[in-house]
Amino acid sequence: MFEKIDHVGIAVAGLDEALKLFRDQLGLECKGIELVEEQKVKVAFLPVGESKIELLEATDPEGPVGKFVEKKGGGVHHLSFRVKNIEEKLKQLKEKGVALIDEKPRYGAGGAKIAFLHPKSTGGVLIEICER
Ligand code: CMX
Repeated sequence: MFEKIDHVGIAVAGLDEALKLFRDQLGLECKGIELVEEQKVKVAFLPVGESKIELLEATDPEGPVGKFVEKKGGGVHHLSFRVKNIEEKLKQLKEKGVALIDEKPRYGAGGAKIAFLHPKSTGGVLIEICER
């Protein structure tokens, strides 16, 4: 069971420029910026109700966000669903035939345990599941 949409990840060419839109024009509050070296990104969190927008700037053009921005110029990158027990959820999804990018959780921004499902088996939408 998914508890809620934890966040929507949006890939951007640069955080400074993106914050001019999301913070200064749209009026969201930026609650922090964090470097997530393992994922080759720098992220900014902007809460919206019980969920968040996660702006993602690549720190390496060969990383997942770097490649995405190079190809598409940015945009909605992934949806993240919050779960209570990520290991159990990964096991269930695998049994149901969903292709996993991560068989085991990794650590993402804010110390969350995260794992990605492959967009080829989720209708072209990159889905992350996360446990906090
Ligand atoms: N959403 C949907 N499709 C995507 C995608 C995304 N975010 N990123 C890549 N793809 C698609 C590409 O469009 C491409 O499709 P086609 O084959 O139809 O052209 C295909 O995936 C392969 O793209 P690629 O550029 O060659 O990239 P890779 O195969 O090397 O990697 C993926 C794709 C999804 C496996 C990789 O990006 C990945 O492992 N992602 C999970 C990790 C991640 O995204 N981390 C960043 C966020 C971290 C965080 O939130 O903390």
